Amino acid sequence: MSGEDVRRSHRVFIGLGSNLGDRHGRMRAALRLLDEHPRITLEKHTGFVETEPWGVQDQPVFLNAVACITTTLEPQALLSELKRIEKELGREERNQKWGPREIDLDILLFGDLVIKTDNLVIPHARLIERPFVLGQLLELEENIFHPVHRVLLRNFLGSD
Ligand code: PH2
Ligand code: MG
Ligand code: MG
Repeated sequence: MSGEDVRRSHRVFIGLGSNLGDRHGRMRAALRLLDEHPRITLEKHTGFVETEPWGVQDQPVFLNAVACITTTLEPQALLSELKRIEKELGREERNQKWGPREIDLDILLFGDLVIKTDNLVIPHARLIERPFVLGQLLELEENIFHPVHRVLLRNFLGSD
């Protein structure tokens, strides 16, 4: 292997959500497409749980899951790949904030990186406000540190 092929591997948590159409089918397909990507390895994932809509209540119930991957992609490249997979799985553009979607793949945590740009905020902006995401993250891993607040994620559970 030549020197330039040695890329750093990052540990990333991805949130998956779906509340339109074949929710289970799309969630399963999303996990498969992630794992099939040459620069992504699916390490583990939670089961799929039904969650009440957050933000906009008047929409169908969500199916949510959290996956842990390792990837040699950098954040912007990973974001592009997630958008491509969402499109491939039939996500339509609606532009309604917190509205319904066929499939949603969000970067929750990217190692201990902190990024704040117009199109990408890591850790995910509403991570600690959403009990369903927190619960699933902690199910995968008990001791996750929040790189901005610098405390264990489990400290945010049940605090509202
Ligand atoms: N995603 C949203 C808005 N509201 N509610 C639940 N329960 N699960 C989601 O994944 C979700 C949501 C926009 O990303
Ligand atoms: Mg989302
Ligand atoms: Mg999203």
